Amino acid sequence: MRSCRDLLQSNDPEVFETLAGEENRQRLGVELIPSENYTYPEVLAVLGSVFTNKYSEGYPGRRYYGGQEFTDRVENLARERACEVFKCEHANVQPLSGSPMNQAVYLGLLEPGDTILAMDLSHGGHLTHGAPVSHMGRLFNFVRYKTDASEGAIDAGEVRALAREHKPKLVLCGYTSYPRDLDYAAFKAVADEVGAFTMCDASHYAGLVAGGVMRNPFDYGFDVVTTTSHKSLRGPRGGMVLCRKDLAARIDKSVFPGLQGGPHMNVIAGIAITMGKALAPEFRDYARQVLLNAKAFAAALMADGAQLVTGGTDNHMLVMNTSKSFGLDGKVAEELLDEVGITTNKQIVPDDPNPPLRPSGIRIGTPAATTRGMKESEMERLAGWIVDVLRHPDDAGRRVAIRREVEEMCGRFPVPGLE
Ligand code: DSN
Repeated sequence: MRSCRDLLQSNDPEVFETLAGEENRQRLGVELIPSENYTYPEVLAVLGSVFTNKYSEGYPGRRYYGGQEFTDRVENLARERACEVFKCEHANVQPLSGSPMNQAVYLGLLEPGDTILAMDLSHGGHLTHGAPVSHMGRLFNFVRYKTDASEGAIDAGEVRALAREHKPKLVLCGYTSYPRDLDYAAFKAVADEVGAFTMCDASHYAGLVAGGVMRNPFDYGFDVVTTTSHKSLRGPRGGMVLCRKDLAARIDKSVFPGLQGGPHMNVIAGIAITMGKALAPEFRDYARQVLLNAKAFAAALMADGAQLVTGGTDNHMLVMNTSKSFGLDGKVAEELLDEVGITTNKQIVPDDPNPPLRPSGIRIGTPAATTRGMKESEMERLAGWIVDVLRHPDDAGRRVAIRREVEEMCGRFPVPGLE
């Protein structure tokens, strides 16, 4: 029998060519965008499976369509395993991705116009944490805390002062560009003082929480934790809302029918697999190595004169100020590194004088490289290449030589699913 891949190649060579090109790009280059990863081959298998054919509006045991024996079973597996991984009472695994996941929480727990205290996008928060360009920024009254001007770290005193002044209904922490763990006890104390819900968007580092190398917000009494399933967790592109049992009905109703229609059952099957993997002892080793790699990367870059926001990392991510380190904005740095097969992303840094499409820094993350089996010595080589490329932006020949070295190294670390 011909494989699905062979069918694609002969029936739609144009699309096949894009797939083959992307496979090659992933195989030959190093992925350092902190929010990306290589998912498990088993997840790739269910994403392209017949689960994608099924409509399953509702929840296990309470669906609006027939034929749900196996979808119910797989969604229950995903929910039960997620609760075990994150030590929580309820999991909704239906959010289609990160943005609807956060929107479902706001709309389920609050009324439009209510105040939410969250991290400013320009200091590391996410679009859905109330950026004025996001619809959530129009629907709710976001008050945004920033990081401390000298260190680039979150200032618990400012969070408390803003909470006392604005009396939010929800205190939100979590980030997309911040290299430190969070003081959940301080956020919880502030929220309790003003009678607010506590929510953490742990999307970026949930894999490190699952692997026991970063703090778990539920250990500090948080009400809700949201996470995407594809970043440090290595799963399919989906989202989860994790919460206390007494909030479960409000959250579930908000996800469906409030915000979404039919869940993507192929993704939910992938989340079930991902949560099963996160419960295995090997996942703790993976999480530990992601962290060790990030620390080794940070140390090597700083030893070579690079300036990192907060001067290091406690998680999987580094934020480098390329303007201060090398006199190059983040867009130029990203493009130069792309040329040598090292993929990063341009990134605004706290109090950035430059606009988002030409910001002052880049983000670097270790989850994907660690999935390929790279360790501290590879991180040190990568840091050396990055500094070499950014110190010599006019030296195209140097980039050609470094690209060859990057490809040679990548050849020794296969991408899961592309061996
Ligand atoms: N796009 C994600 C990130 O890169 O952090 C967040 O949604």
